[in-house]
Amino acid sequence: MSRSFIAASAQLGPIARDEPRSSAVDRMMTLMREAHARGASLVVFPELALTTFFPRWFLEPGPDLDRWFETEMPSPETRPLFDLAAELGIAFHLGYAELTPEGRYFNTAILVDATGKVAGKYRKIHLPGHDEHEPWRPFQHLEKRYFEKGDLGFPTFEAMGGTLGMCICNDRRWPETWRMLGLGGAELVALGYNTPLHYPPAPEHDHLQYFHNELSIQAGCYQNGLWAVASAKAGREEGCDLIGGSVIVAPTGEVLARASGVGDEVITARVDLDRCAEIRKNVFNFARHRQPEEYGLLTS
Ligand code: ING
Repeated sequence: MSRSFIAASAQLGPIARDEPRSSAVDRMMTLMREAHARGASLVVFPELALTTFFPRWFLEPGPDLDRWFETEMPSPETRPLFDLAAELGIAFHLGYAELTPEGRYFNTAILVDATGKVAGKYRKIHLPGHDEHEPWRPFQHLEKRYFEKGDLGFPTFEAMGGTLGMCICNDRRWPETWRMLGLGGAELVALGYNTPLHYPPAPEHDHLQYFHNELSIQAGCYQNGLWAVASAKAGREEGCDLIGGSVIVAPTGEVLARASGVGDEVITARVDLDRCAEIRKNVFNFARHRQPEEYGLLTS
């Protein structure tokens, strides 16, 4: 029986600073219904999908910062999304800011199965940006200040009849992310991102942001023989332009679907997990061809 299904990337346009979580959830429910109408059995929402991208501001510790975090998941505001998923029988990926009962802060993503149960969790490992206020920047990128490095490694989970993994935004730029997930047997990687068009340390690269997004994901997919469903939070959010460019990429590296705008948008493609074997049994047959004893520098 082929392990084939329709996957959807649900791109979100801007979320305003004062937009309540219930509004973001309503928008995601609309996108989930659209994905379901197109036959999707998995829908991937962006990174930090419940609120505006708050690391663009310098915030003091305390309520001004904690207000952006979830202390439970599902929460009263997100419960309707979980309930709709169970009603429609659709699995989903959701990125959010996690404040644990022990008081630890993570940039987190979960995989929720078609019954509405959390089947997997990942906490972002590659935190970009800086950790002190840098007023020279038109906007801050203070993930290193607000989040701890993820402490769950690069786990993979049984779902959708196969093995799935997750990563978050900047993680996708690092080949180690994809290799760890590939070595963990992932056949599909779900990821969300908030990527500003302008990169203050190197503005000469601004015009390359869409290219680097696809380059990173296509390489990750091809070199590990796996699928990716990547969803942007896009558009001009609180004066900061975020790229769109949500994509669904095959194990061959081919882009099968791409978002066309920078607003709320569903893109879909048929994913056949059995197609991973075309790559993983041949050109990137790790057992046959990979030479880890030569790669000591990678982890020293
Ligand atoms: N955002 C950006 C990303 O990695 C960034 C940060 C942008 C880093 C451009 C380097 C270049 O896509 C997040 N949230 O990681």
